[in-house]
This record gives sequence, structure tokens and C-alpha cells, in this order.
Amino acid sequence: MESYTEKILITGALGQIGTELTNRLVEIHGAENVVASGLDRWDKNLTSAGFYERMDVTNTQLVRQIIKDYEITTVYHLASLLSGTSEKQPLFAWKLNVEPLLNFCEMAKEGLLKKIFWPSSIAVFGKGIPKENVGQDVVLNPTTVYGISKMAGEKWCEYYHDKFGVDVRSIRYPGLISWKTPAGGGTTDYAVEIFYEAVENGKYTSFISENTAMPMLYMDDAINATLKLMAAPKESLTVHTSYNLGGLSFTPKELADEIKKVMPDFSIDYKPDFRQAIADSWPASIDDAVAKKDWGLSYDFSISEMTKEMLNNLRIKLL
Ligand code: AKB
Repeated sequence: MESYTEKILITGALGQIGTELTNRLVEIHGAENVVASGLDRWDKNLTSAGFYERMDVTNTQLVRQIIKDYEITTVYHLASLLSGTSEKQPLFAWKLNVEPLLNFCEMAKEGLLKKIFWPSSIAVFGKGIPKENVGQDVVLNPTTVYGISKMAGEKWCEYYHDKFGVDVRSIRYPGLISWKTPAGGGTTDYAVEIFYEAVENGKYTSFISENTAMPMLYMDDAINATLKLMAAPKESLTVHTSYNLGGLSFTPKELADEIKKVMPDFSIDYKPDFRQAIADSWPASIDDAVAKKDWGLSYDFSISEMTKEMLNNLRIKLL
């Protein structure tokens, strides 16, 4: 295996995944080897990266210059518009979710980059696919702007890998739950909002109906999975579109019941909005056996452990 010092660029570094992933990458590689980037100003409380570039990831020339200036070897390209927001800005969602990925793949093809991580989503599956235990190789049929952009991105990853040997790795993230940085614009985000509202107000109105199950994961497990996939030997990887990742599967009611075990007075009601139709087109649970076999995917958090962690940490943060 080729050995080199990794120099890492993270896009979307101030977002929900970005803040936590950046700080873990700094622990592993050192602040001097990690460049965070995003549209907002550098908030040193959020990221411990040694460098920060305020950049628009759709600015192809600027991104290319930054890759060259810092001699970046590895990109974690997280900048993306999530499912709810993408429905409101379809053309921009396509531009942001697909074009910068192609730019990074081109740079890897030219030898400017060695490795890319790019997140896909459970949104790729869509209508007409069995709800439970959805396998790695089912036919994809997304009906949302976000799902279409992620499906196209996956196919581009596979294309650049198969045709040019580009080392681009990807996970189909389920809904991610974390307390450090709020999520924004997703269909699964009710499962984050519910904790903030439980701690601040003791009640929550869910925009997803009571019995709609979706795949979810606690952020620590998502970060560990991402780092594991990126550390895996290239030869062990058999999926070059994006790996299924199942994690947990629960409904708003089941999550509310878990919260009630810790906060007996917590109450929930349901007012589904446009995101209900998106949730209805997504799987309830995912089969991630291939990721387990290829690179040792594993999880640490159950729904009850996650609930306790979320409530404990948000009480300290918010109260
Ligand atoms: C969303 O809800 O849009 C995201 C996702 C599942 O990709 N959290």
C-alpha cells in the first residue's frame, strides 16, 4: 500500500456531519493537516481544523486552487442541500449536490487528489421498493430532487472508479441524530428537533406521522463508519456506487416513548407536512450486510442509549 501524509479538505465543515467529522479528523491527522471549508465565517468554537477556507464549493476554479495550494490528498465532500430544502430549490440542489462532486472526481482523475469521500443517502431508493430490509443492489427509483441528485452522484462515483480508477468512497447515510450542531432541511430531522423541543419545552409537534418508520443513526456511529470505510484497503471494497448503512429503524411514536422513559411528562402530537410524502417514499429499514462484510461496519448505539446521550448533552448545552 502506498504511504503518504494525508492532507485533508472538508467541504460543508460547519454543517451537522462536518463539525464532528472535522474534529475527529484533527484528532487523527493533526490540525496542521486538516483544512475546513464552508460558506460561513470560521467559527473556532466549532472546528479545531488548522486552516479554514471560506469558499463556495460550486466555484470550480477556486476549489481547484485551494486543492493545489494546500497540496490536498483527500477530500470529504459533505456540502449538500438535504431533501426538504432540495424540493424548494430543485435546480440549485442539482448544481450543489452533483457538480462539485464531478469537479473533485476530475481532479482525482488528473492525479491532483488520491481519495474522495462523498455521502449518498437512503433517499436514492424511492417508490415501489420493498419497505423493509432493503438490500444493497435493489433497483433505485427516487422521486425526490434530493434522491435523484444522490442517485446520479452514485453513478458518477462508480463511473470514475471503473473508468479511471478514481478512489471515491460513499455511504448511503440514514437520518443522522446529533446534539452538537443542529441539522437543517432534512426529512429525518424531526428526530433531532424532538430532542431540542423535549429539553426546552417538554413537548413536540412532529411533521412526520406517528407510525412512519425510517432508518436512523447516532452521529458517533456515523462518524466511526465513515472513518472505517476511508481506512479500509481499496481491494476489500466491492461497492463503488455507495454502501447501504442501516443503523436503527424507528417511528416518531417509538422515539417519543423512549424520551418518555427519561422524561415522563414529555408529550407529542402530529401534523405531517410536505415531508411526509418524502418519508413515505423511503425505506423503513436497510440491509447493510455488504458493508459489514467488506469493511467491518459496526454500531455502538441502540435507540435507548442514543436517547439518553441526546437528552443528557442537550440539557447541559441548552439549560
Ligand atoms: C434528509 O432527511 O434529507 C437526510 C437524509 C436521510 O439524507 N437526513
